[in-house]
Amino acid sequence: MSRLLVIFALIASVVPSMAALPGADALAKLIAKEFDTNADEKIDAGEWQTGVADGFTQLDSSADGSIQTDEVYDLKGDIAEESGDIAALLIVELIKQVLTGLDTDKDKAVSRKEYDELSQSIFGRLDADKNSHLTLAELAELPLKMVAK
Ligand SMILES: [Ca+2]
Ligand SMILES: [Ca+2]
Ligand SMILES: [Ca+2]
Repeated sequence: MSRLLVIFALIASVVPSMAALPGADALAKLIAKEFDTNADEKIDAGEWQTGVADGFTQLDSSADGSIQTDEVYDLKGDIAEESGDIAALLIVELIKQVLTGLDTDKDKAVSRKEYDELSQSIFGRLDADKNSHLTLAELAELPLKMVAK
């Protein structure tokens, strides 16, 4: 069993009410905290746009204009401060999974173009009830929706 699977199994056993993907709720909370500038606990299209644009800069720690999927590990310390060490491990893997989903040409890097094209369509996909706002529950679907395209 990989180290990650062990962690997943551990979390699942500690928190039985966890959603389908461990860490998805924690990731949703983190995104909401970063994106929800008017603090109404929902993300509208404008907040999403600003948030994902800032996210690109944050994730591209080498500042070479594309996100190498491993660059997500550079954020782990910051995420751990927000969400705790165990949640950070899960969140980092989920973000990596999302990035892999964004990497259309599979060169293990997400270019600005790949990022922008898909981050716009993802908002629509996440907004299950089509009210132009993303709730925490809808945000928690992000990793799943990135896998099931
Ligand atoms: Ca908001
Ligand atoms: Ca980079
Ligand atoms: Ca790519």
